[in-house]
Amino acid sequence: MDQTVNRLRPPTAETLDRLEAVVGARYAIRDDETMQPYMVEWRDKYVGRAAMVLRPGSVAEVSQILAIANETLTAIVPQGGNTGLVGGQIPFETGNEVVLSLGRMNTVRGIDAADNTITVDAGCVLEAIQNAADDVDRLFPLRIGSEGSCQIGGNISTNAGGTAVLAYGNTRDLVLGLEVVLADGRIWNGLRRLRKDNTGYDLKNLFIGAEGTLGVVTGAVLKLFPKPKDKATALIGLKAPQKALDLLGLAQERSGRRVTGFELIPRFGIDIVLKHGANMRDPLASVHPWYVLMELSGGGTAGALNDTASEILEHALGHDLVDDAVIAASDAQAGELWRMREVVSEVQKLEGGSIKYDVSVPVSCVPDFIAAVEPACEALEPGCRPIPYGHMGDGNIHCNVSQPIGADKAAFLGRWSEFDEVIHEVVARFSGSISAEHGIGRMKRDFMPMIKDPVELDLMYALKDRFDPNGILNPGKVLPSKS
Ligand code: 2HG
Ligand code: ZN
Repeated sequence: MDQTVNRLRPPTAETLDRLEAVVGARYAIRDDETMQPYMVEWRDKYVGRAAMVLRPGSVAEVSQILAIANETLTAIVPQGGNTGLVGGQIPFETGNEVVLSLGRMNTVRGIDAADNTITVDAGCVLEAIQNAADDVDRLFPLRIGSEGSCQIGGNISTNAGGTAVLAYGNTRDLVLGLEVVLADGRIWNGLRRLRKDNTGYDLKNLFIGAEGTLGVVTGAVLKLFPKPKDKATALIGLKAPQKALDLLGLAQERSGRRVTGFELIPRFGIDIVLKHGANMRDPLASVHPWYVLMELSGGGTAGALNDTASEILEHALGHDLVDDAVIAASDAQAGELWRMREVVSEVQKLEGGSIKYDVSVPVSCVPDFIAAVEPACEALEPGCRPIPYGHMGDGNIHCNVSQPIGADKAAFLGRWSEFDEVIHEVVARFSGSISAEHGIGRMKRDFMPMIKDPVELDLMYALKDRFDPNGILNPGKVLPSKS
């Protein structure tokens, strides 16, 4: 654990009573059973314990909670929808931390279609924000599989990525302003709606992706975009990732910046979706080694992009880039194709143990990266089943590896660090990142000294010390012990 954790104290009964008094008994959970959903992440990889779960209803309450925690040296673990994949939102096993769950703070504070902005509480579920934007004919483009339950505060704190990054950027690119409660309880109101603001350091970007270690995000101003009036969604079968890369180039060139989704899936991914997914059927007549889910969207005449997609795919068929494709004939069909993509992660859980990777390489290196990583996994654990899939359009591949059929799950998962070594070496060869969109949390914390320049790491520690001198904010996450 981090040095800073050692400065902390287990909360006394008096401290817990003081914290409870801030939110009221109804929103201060102390019994293990009711706390349980906050203690475990969805794959059961991290199971923690806490002294209490607090569910504040306002920024003022968050402020009072942090002031008390700072004074009493109580560790606080901020938590949104608990959909994170690196353990950042789960307390350690000590039982000495207090989880701060932001879910009750879920009001859309305002929406301005003329400015193309929406101002929200951190606990708003992503889907609710998408719907609020849709109601005023706008798009909030952050799109991730967990959008029905993840919260925007968590998305911001992890700088979440998702499937529309190639067109709209990461969460960081979608935030104009933030409201943050600092470790000492002070509230920074940075809820600006400005598109341009060159007045000194850009503090909001320090809190975005900091995973709650520098402050607790309680509100945000987000960018909205014109709602695309036209959309084409296609599932495409092809022989190899290199063909997918060539198709991406072609689609970008021929559609004029309208490629808003470009997801790569190997056949094994489709196989397990068909095996475990409810009401799924193979959309193409024959089996292909690789698939691309491509979406074009933008303004213009409804139906025009289907023509563009057809032209692109005809050209691609004629040049041996793709072998078969289907263009969704309705929104419902497009939704089904997207669902096939979105459930890959979920159904992988049903195939036994899986070792997860969230890596990125330059887009042009994706085919070579996959060609290198698959045999490296096979050499380490013969029969293991890699599923390198995901956001090819931005170079972010989830190079997850499922256990060999019939293998012992625990024994396979026991090899996680050996896989880390092998896969991270391949990532380094391509100057990639070992965390493209999920963050560092607890899972990747100890890699930080290996992947960060010492000067960069030193600056990170300096920021942590300055923003949170007592180390109460999500201790032991993101930064490892300095020793
Ligand atoms: C996705 O793209 C998510 O589906 C989850 O980022 C990836 O389960 C995973 O590893
Ligand atoms: Zn992803």
